[in-house]
Amino acid sequence: IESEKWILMVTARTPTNIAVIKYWGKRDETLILPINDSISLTLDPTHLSTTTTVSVSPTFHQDRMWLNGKEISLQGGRFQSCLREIRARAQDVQDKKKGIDIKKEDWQKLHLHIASYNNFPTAAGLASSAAGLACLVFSLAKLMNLKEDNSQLSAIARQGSGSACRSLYGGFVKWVMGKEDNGSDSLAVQLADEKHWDELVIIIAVVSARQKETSSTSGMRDTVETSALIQHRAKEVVPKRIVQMEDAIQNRDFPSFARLACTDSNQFHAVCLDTYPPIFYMNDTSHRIISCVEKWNRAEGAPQVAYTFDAGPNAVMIARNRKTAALLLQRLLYNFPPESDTDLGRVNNFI
Ligand code: 2P0
Repeated sequence: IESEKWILMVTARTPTNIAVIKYWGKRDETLILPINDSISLTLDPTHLSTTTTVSVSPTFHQDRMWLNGKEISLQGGRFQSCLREIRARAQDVQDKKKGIDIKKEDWQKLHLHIASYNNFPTAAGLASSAAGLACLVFSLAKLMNLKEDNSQLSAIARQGSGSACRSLYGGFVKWVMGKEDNGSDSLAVQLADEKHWDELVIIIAVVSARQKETSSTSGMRDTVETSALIQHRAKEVVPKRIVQMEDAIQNRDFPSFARLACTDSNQFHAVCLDTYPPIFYMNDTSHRIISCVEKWNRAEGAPQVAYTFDAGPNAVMIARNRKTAALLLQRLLYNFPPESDTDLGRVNNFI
């Protein structure tokens, strides 16, 4: 293969996912095994997604990767774990027309070039690593002709970033924490596909697009080491909520869904506050958004909108239908007037 000049490419697009029952805390840092199950919603790929092109050619002399056009290092253990797992499962690839004939064992010496783009702010608490690692694993699996299904691929993506395993499926997804020490049963399963509850509308209020101060990885490590509340959450609270959330999703029961999502987000931020030194991901604007939604839900007598916040101040709101989403936008505009005409234009387009 050395003498031939060819290039083989695969491009994939993967949306990010938003947890409604949160993952926070690991029992194994290297394999990325969580201390509780989590449940998420995968977004529509047009908005918050990563597009990755992976390519292989005998003319490449080292593995290289570019993120949003800038070259990044591939030395990290997590990327190398994913690559090792994928290479170990790689199959023969042939394309007679292009004169390509790659044998399984060739993948060990062939090098890769990878270009990845996020269409949203990277590392601002909008789960960029989830979309990124899921897309990387999926596109490499296609390039190398892996036979594994998405659930098995999710266990590889998990080793790149925990939440990434949930982006291998659309719709509602559960990351089963698993029991095995080797992580073989810590993987994602689809609870319901994207058509199951398609009247829900997700609105993301970007409170700040700045990179977060405490990374999720170090934040959750500190929580597991210092919080007295985290074990109670992982062992007593989450297992019950997982069952209730699965029921709420199956029955499209919005009031239960909203109550569970909001209380779980609030408890995740409570264990962050219970960490020493404390971690603050939400800011005053985040708190004002919570008050605004809670006040509205109470006035209506039943929840109209759920909110959830990840490792950053940005609000993810889930409205029960399109009409409620339009009313929510009006309320947000009234309470948080846009600073520029461009922002207002975007909102008007939606309404
Ligand atoms: C989640 N988050 O369930 C939770 C809620 C943030 C808050 O998963 O160390 O980037 O790579 O496994 O996946 C963020 O954590 O952390 C996260 P690693 P990850 O979505």
